[in-house]
Amino acid sequence: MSEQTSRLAGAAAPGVEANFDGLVGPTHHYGGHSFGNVASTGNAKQLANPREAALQGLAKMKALADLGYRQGVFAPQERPAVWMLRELGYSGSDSEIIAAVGNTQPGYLSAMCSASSMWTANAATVSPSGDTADGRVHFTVANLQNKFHRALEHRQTARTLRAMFPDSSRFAVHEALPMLAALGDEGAANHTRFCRDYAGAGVEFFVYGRQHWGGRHEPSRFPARHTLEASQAVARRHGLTAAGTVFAQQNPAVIDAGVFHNDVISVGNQQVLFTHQDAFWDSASVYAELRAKCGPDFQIIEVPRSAVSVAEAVKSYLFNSQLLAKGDGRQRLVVPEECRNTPAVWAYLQDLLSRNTAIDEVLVFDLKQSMQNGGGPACLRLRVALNEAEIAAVNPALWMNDALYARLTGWVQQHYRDRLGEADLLDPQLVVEVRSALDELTQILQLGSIYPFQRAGSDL
Ligand code: SUG
Repeated sequence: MSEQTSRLAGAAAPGVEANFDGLVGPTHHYGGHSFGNVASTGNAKQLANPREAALQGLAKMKALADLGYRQGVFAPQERPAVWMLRELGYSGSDSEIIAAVGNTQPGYLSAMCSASSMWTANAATVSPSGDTADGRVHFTVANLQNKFHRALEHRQTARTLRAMFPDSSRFAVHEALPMLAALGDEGAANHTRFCRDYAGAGVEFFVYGRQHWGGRHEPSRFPARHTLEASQAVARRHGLTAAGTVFAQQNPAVIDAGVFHNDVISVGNQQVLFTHQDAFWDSASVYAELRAKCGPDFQIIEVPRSAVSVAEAVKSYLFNSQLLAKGDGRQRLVVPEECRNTPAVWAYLQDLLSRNTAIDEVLVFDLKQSMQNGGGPACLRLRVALNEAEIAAVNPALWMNDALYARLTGWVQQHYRDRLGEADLLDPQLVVEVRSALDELTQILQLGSIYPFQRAGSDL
């Protein structure tokens, strides 16, 4: 057995992959803030339905919990971010500040109201304890510095993660990397982990859009949000080994075609990488390194551009799917409805199921509200591989079950609007509604006083 092969040997007690899905916040709307994300800019200023968005997300969480997966809930952030507007020099009452910004710069207010924290694949990069030097699960909060509305998220994300994973002897939550273009970090959307057993050692696959120092290949139309230097810093912080890491560059041409995160063009789980032919720069070298480090049973299912073009992948979000282990060695693919509505993609999936590959089932979900902002099934979840002791150390109020589903759907029905456009963000009542909803949510999810409006006078 080679060194690499033995690296992936199973741990004594089997682990699980838990998924923590972002609960869509009450200010979900279409702000058009993400240049390079064609769904976001293409749907700017459409009317959104926050209630439907939250219920669609909850329905996915409940369905996966019912299938036996460990499914958790990741709370939304406080928006409008009046606390940030105060930091930026606005003063007066909350409603005066909202009016001052909204009446002069409605796009600015919209950014301050974005519910973008729902895409928890961008919350952090997670290294399970089987991979790290100190045997703890490490999280580095993503700085999301490339987009103004997303750069607001990191401080709350750190607070929320600490309320979700409170035991610092098992979990280490690192603050975001410095907010510099050289260290652009988009979190787990550009990170996949291969393993045989979730509790054992794995190989962490970091995918970056550009190399800040000395890089040669960059997109020309849209920004590459994530740098190699950020991924290397995260790997160092988490205490990962060279044998347990692979760094790969995205193909700049696909970023220019709307692939703003790697999880829009590939997904991996256990010993399977499901990817488009055009996902990586120099894919032959990337595949060779992955095969060498993951061992002989590593499988790559590469979708040829002749079957699915990059444009069809971006439109359908075929690769923004969740690849979920079924326990019998096979995996199921959780895709958005847009895959069924894109003929080449649906035909490809039928063909895939008829072949004898690791993927033998496809589950389809309606996530249209999130999809219209460029967020598919995989964007909505943060994966955390956990062993049995770590599962017991997670805040128990977060696990999805019949009772929590009933409670949260009732909470959404009570507090969320069914239409929200840019003009509605000026409504002073919105901030009151949001805060009363979030106050109740912190009790349901037993998070403590994590939100700025609950923490007057303390560090925000
Ligand atoms: O960062 N959209 C998000 C979508 C994130 C998807 N996440 C993953 N691929 N993992 C983004 O571009 C749009 C918000 C707006 O325009 O209102 C937005 O932020």
